[in-house]
Amino acid sequence: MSESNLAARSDGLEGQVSGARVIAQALKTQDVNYMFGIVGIPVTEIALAAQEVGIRYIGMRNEQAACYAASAVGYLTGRPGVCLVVSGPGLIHGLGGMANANMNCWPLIVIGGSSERSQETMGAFQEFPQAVRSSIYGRPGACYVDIPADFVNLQVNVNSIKYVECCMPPPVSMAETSAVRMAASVIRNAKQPLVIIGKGAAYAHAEESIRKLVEQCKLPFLPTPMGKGVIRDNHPNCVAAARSRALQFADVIVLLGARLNWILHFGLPPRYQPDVKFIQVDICAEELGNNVRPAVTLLGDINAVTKQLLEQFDKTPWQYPPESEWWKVLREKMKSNEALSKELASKKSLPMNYYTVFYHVQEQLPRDCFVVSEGANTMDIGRTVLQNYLPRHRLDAGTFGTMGVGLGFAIAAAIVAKDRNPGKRVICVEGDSAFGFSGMEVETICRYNLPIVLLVVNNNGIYQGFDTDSWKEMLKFGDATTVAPPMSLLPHSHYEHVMTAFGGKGYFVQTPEELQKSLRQSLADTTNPSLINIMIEPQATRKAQDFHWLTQSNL
Ligand SMILES: Cc1ncc(C[n+]2csc(CCOP(=O)(O)OP(=O)(O)O)c2C)c(N)n1
Ligand SMILES: [Mg+2]
Repeated sequence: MSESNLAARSDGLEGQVSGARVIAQALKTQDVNYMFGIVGIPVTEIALAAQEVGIRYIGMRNEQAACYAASAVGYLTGRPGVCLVVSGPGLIHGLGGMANANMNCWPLIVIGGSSERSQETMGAFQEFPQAVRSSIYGRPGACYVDIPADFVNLQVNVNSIKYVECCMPPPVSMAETSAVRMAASVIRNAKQPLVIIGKGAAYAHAEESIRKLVEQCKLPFLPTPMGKGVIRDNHPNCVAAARSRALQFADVIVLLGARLNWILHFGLPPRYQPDVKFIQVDICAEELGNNVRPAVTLLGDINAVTKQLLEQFDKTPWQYPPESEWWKVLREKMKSNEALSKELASKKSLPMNYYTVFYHVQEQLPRDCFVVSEGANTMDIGRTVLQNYLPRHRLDAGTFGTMGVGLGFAIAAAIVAKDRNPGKRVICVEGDSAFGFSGMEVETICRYNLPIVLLVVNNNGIYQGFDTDSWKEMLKFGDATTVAPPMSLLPHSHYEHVMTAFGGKGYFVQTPEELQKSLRQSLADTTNPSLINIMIEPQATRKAQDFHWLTQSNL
């Protein structure tokens, strides 16, 4: 540590406390425990003071990734993570993370240091409790607090500071009783019901009550990408393998913390029946009735409202008949889809395809691990094969479809796991393009010695790429800027060297055997991070879809 840093750590005159220290203490009082960022003038002192008061500080390589990480901490812990940035360019880099947090409805506080302030704006510390409250109450999201430079270095009398008490956990709201009764009656009369579980349900910790509802009423359910794991993926009532069929023919859909946005094809035909009855459960009133006119709206906390629904079914028990035609249709479709995936996974030809890769990854995936994923085909196909058994254990490109979130999310998950579940692993499954967005965060991973297993599923491009020979052939016809398709990336790139450059383990794999072996070694190593660069067929795609629109509007 340099002398100037040491000086910054001391608190100046006796009885005096620095603005930076007050900021840090105010955050700690609000039960904020993690800060990600990149320091500079005037925020370095805030980072130092944060460490002094017991907030973990994780220095990242780009504010964008820092912001992604801080928002993931908010999702995983329910208390906002802080992203610390310098004003101007630092804040601008952080905007991507703030937008992503807002779209995902994840709490986040961004703190930027700005230039000197005029005296009349003193007393701004009241903004902390406000920022914490508005980041976690109602629909969670991002908050920005701007700290004037002279405030950071100000010395004030310790006795003049009064920290506002930690704000209370968000109040729990419940739905109108008459609406709950109506919802129960719509469910009872359903011919082809479906429950859709979104990440709002995961964030609300509603897993226990939703599982009860699904099991007690014997309802089929479908998770959204980050709703995976609220009920384990291998639960007999999970119909994810027949997703399109389930959406298309359901007559009553209970939406638990999931929005009718592009991920759920807006709730509209042809992906749904035109007269499907939606029972929409959401914490945000503005969300109700978006795109469709729901049969019933239940405004409130997902967990509390699910319990309200359960009360109705406790009073007058009801089960959806397991031998119904609907269940038969869904089970048959699941069987045929699973058989198709298995067939693709068992293909012996090289280079490997996506299914083969994910089949082998799934075989070795620890059941309790975090799965972080981004990419197009990599993320979409990976999601169908890689299983989640626990809630809040999948982090991906999310509602905003943002590429570049993966490494920040993985770092956040690894840091949270370190404190709460030592030994729990983080597997980060990246497309080669997706990896490039925040690739330098590998240095962060190595600096903090986070035993993350990074998989780069490498097809030399965005969706698709070229093999080395075709690439060379193509360049005979002109410069890459004129002849290379915009989706292509440099073939045969050794992304594993990014990891070895910083002392982690790197693997370059081309066969299932090499993949199995490198996975075994990476997972057995509980101290070092590793990156497995998995070469796949550059033209490999998803399995043929029943409907052409299935592949539309997906990122
Ligand atoms: C910030 C951002 N920029 C660009 C995109 C557009 N985009 C969608 S997926 C993707 C990358 C897909 O390629 P890769 O990660 O290699 O996965 P693959 O489909 O090849 O498996 C890109 C650039 C995006 N979603 N987000
Ligand atoms: Mg790719």
